[in-house]
Amino acid sequence: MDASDHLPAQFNVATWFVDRHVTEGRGGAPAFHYESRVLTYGAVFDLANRTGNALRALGVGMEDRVLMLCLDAPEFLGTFWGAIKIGAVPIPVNTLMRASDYLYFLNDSRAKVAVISAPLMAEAGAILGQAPLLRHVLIAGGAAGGHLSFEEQVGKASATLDAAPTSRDDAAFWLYSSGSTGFPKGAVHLHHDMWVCAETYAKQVLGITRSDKVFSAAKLFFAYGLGNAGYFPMAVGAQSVLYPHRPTPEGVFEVLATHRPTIFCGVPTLYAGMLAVKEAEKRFDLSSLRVCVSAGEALPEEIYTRWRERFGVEIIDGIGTTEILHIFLSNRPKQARPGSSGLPVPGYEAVIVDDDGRPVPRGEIGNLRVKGDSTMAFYWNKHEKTKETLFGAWIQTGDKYSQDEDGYFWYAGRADDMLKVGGIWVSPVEVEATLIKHPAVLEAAVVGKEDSDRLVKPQAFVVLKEPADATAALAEELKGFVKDKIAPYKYPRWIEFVSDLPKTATGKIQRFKLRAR
Ligand code: 3UK
Repeated sequence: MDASDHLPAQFNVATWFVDRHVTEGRGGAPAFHYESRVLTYGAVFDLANRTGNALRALGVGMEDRVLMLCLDAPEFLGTFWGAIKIGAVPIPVNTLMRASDYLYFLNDSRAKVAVISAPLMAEAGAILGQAPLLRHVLIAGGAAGGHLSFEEQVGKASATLDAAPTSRDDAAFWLYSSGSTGFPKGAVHLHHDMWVCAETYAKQVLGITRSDKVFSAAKLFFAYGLGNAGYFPMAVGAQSVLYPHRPTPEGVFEVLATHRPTIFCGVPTLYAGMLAVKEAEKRFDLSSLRVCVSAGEALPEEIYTRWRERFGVEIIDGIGTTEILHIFLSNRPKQARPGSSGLPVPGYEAVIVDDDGRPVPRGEIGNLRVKGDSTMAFYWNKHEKTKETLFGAWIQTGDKYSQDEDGYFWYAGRADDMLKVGGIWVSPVEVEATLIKHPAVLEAAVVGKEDSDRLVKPQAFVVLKEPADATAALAEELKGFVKDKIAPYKYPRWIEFVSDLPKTATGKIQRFKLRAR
């Protein structure tokens, strides 16, 4: 599926996902449910136009970046679509990270304007003065402090806005992706990419239609949530429930019972947490659901089976990446092969290759390569990483896979040391570097270890300066220390004190030996 066969050369994707509903007479139809409010498609159109005009008034022009540190709330929709409509490039970032991460995003992207949901200022506020190219900050949903109020600027802007004459191949938005070493990489996505994901996975695998209502526990700042809760429903005029809070099992059950969506999207860790809620099937009515989706990390067969037994609905596992934007290998509703990642999504091709790029015999494990027209153009200012990742129309995901005789793809781990924890990247190197900052720690190595649900969580092996300090209290202190210094979801769930770490002759930690322990 090539977008160039379907879309005109001049194409602004905001007109497709936002304006089209108004020009086709669906402006009064409900689009987003947010707290107790309903935003119609007309309201989203109005908000995007006003936000686009407000950004322009602050000097944001075509190709300028706008950093978005936004909760799943109206300011996300207004900024994302408004920026795209004026030809600017919004960059939604993970709201669970630390101030130093935000400073890196601002400086790497050279964003001129940042839009920040007020509650997130507690973390981000301190570093805003350290980004030399940042000119304005808009604060949404609370006191603006010394900055500008999003609502005030947007409220006084015009609701009329013509889309900038972008190409279908212009940069539309970026998403940052973490790697095992070095800083996160900005994956540059083009105007046609979201259209491709909507036409392929959303329409042909999920079968989404106007009568669907989606709830995604994965937030809009993830590529996964951006599709699920954002542009998938907007592709067809469906409804979406926005939830700006932390998605706890109880909270998610409440949303499902109250809003009665037809499609629910989560990650394996959340499904496991929901299965641990006693009598949930008696307390909450989930009968509105026609399909549940899982991605972010492999869904263990056990979770698939228990969920279907208790709630009478299937979980469809599929793998996506930030670089490919959404899911490209997936099970199909009612034809799931539990434990596998399913088959290629229509419009995508997948092959498994050896380290020289040659296809491996069926059944053998190799590197996954994927071809599809939603793949990023490149990593911003990371030419070497781009070359390691893109091979013409193909992209190497960094995952090991095998294919069975029926063509189903089976996940076999990562090619690097990266961990997926609750569907979010954790770099062992970053956690190790943080542990070493503690005065009692000499050395540390972090690997993934399966918990009782067979889901991977970080485990740390720590060498202390004074072996006699090895106590349970110190282990707890180290966990708290990591939670304090870097994004809290990265902390090691288990700490084991050891006298030394297995290393190569050149001094590199042999994580595979620790994994085998
Ligand atoms: C891993 C999976 C096994 C795999 C994502 C849906 O997760 C998403 O994007 P990220 O960039 O991470 C990509 C990596 O995560 N992974 C994701 N899903 C699965 N491994 N089974 C799965 N079902 O290592 C992959 O390379 O955070 C998920 C839609 C869009 C996405 N960007």
